[in-house]
Amino acid sequence: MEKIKVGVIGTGFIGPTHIEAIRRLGFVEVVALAGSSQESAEKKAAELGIPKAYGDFRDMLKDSEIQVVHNCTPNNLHFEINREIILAGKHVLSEKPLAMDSKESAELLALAQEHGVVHGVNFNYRQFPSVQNLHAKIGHGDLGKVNLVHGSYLQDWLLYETDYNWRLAPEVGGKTRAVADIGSHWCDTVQYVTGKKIVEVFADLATVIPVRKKPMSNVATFGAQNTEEVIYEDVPIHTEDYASVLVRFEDGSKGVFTVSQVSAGRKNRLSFEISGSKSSAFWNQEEPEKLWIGHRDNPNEMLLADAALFSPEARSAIHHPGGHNEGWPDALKNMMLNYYTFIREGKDPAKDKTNFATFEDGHISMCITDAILESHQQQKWVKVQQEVQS
Ligand code: SOE
Repeated sequence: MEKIKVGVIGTGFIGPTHIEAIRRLGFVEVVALAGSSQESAEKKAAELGIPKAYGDFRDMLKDSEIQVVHNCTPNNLHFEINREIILAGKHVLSEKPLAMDSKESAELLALAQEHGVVHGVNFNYRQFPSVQNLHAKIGHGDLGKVNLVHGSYLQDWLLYETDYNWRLAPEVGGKTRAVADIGSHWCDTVQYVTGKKIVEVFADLATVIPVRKKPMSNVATFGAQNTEEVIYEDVPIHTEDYASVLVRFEDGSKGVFTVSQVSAGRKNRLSFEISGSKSSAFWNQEEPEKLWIGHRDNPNEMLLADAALFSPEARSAIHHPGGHNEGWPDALKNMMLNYYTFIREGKDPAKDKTNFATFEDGHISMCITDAILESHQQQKWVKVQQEVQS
């Protein structure tokens, strides 16, 4: 059977991880890579063994062989490039955040629906086997009524004043940073797991490092550098390193989360605990095979990911026997598997259920992010408004 042909736009940290995940599927082929220049695209394409390189993504969109395009560019390019991908009639898988604000994301959602393309957003944390299993368990009522959801997403890659990245520049990363970059993942994951939407927020954001030293050469995400020989310029920072957000869900249940990119020792620690009327559950992305289940009248349990012990609906998310732990790359592969199986089976995004995040989830995320920023600025509760494309 003919493989699905794919082009990827973006040669930074995340693009190659998409390519690696796609290549594990067996029925999809990455045939093109687009970068910010012909030279950088050709260099990266050669490094990754990709046959075609484009210095301008617009030229790649004219390539009739390509059916799907991944947008792995910095945040400020998401709207324009996603729009062009859709107008070129190609299916689209975009990195989060979907756009720079909810007005842009509303427009992208409407355009994708109008053109009937399959649209996805890389909310990959919902794809971990134990997260899929918890989603199923909650759906079966194993925790009872979900009353509280609390947690955090902590990293330390921006701990030092010399840590710099395009996400720190509002004109590239957006008007919020930690919230849009990792708070979006926490909110999407807990909404997916509980099946409930966040409808109101109260937020407090802080910039812990108000002036950073920007190296006079680009540094990739999570890129460590030898600080001795680098020349720096002082740059005032106005986006948040930290946020704590109270949330209210659509059924009246409550929650709270903290995000930080300056928490030493926490590398990529998305975690949440759900307190239900019958039992509790806790999951931490840094130990993804473990799912803690808390009880009042029985010993607490630690469920290690194992298909034999999973809810039937979650077994397709786990591909190795118990103890053969699956982590971050495997969750990303699960998302690609769900997205490309949907395309291979010729399903209709207008009516068929997806097991991957779509532009609708991406838009909801932007609406939450906008509400969090407004709440911080106004220091009051703010309702999550879903911009309806006029
Ligand atoms: C940096 O915070 C980052 O790479 C995010 O941009 C990703 O979405 C997250 O998965 C890991 O951390």
